[in-house]
Amino acid sequence: MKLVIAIINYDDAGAVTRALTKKGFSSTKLATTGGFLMAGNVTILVGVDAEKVQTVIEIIKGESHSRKQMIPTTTEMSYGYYPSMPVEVVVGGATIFVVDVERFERV
Ligand code: 2BA
Repeated sequence: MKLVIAIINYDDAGAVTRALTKKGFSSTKLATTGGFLMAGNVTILVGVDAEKVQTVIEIIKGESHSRKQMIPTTTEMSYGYYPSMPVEVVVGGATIFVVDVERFERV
């Protein structure tokens, strides 16, 4: 068994979990925060048999969209910090990890 861990945009989370449920996959949604932007995102956990991992990835891929985000930057000068041009960052579609599950039980 494998655990698919997918970090996605908050706005795509509903569509992703609905699509997974429709195809018969159980999932859990966690509210998370990206370390770079310090903005909210969503992490979805899906436990599946190894042969179904690709199907799960395709479903997540189909419902996750990349977005451009502007972030403010500051420049350090000898007399302190002062604001400079904002920088554009492309976030997502989805960041996906697949890990082995040593043991899975429902008790
Ligand atoms: P954040 O850490 O908030 O990153 C948001 C976006 O900022 C990233 O989009 C990337 O385009 C950019 N970015 C991140 N770190 C950067 C850096 N050190 N320098 C320049 N730009 C940087 P994505 O790559 O699509 O990542 C979206 C979210 O997925 C991330 O949010 C983070 O929560 C998660 N993530 C991405 N890679 C990860 C990893 N290797 N391990 C754990 N979480 C990861």
